Amino acid sequence: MGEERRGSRNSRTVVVEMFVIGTVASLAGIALGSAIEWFPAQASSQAGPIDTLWDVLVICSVPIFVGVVIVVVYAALLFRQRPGEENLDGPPIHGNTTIEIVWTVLPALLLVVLCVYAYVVLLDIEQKPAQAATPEMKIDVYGEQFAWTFKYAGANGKPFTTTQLYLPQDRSVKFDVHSKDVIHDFWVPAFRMKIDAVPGITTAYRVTPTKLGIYPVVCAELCGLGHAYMRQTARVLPTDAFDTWLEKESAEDNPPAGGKPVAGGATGATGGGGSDAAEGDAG
Ligand SMILES: [Cu+2]
Repeated sequence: MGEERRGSRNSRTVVVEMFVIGTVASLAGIALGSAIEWFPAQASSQAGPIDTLWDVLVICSVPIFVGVVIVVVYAALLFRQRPGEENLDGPPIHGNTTIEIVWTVLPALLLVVLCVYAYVVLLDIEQKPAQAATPEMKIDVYGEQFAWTFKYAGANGKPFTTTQLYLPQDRSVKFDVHSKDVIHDFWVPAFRMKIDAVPGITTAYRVTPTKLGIYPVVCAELCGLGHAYMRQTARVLPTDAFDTWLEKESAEDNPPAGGKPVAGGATGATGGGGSDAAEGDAG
């Protein structure tokens, strides 16, 4: 009978075996998960805490995945139907209250702890930096099919709009995000933060760019046929280079009375939609 074969291995031995295999597989999985470079360079002060949160989630998820798979595989092997058992009933099994309490309480506790941790991280990175050596800068971001435009307050109170996102290093920037048509999502992966651009409302987040360089700006919400091409760049510059750029752009977009705005300068490199938006927004 099947019962004899099933009983041939002590159930305690099986549990120990599962536990050992599970531990080894979990450690291997965590090592693999930690070795993978999941994200681009950390280019903002928000990136570090988010990457740490990710690592914690990987470390917690791998043993759960391994545990579930091991139980499923062992159950399928140990309790499978043998030849000759086709017409037998399954054994009458009653619930096990202890196990049910354990597998309800443990995941619930884990979820609560991880949710609280994630919430604290989010609150923390969304805070306006306290040590305000330089005042926070505000940039209005406009999403439309299929380009981003950025409106700066400008130097000397001369606002201007551009399709190129320039940012000063080590200064907090608050993005007020708008949409002119459908839902988009403003995302610079190197900064880690992202938020939907929703018609009719203004959403916002802030980052403090910490690393000089050029990083992709991506739309992260399927917004139409050109969605995949809704990509531009964010350039993080040293403060003085940024100030120079800001003054130049402010001067260019605000010619003396009678002059015609020149849609040239900043709009060339990043692709479509730039000059139209620049004129529309500046007015
Ligand atoms: Cu999109």
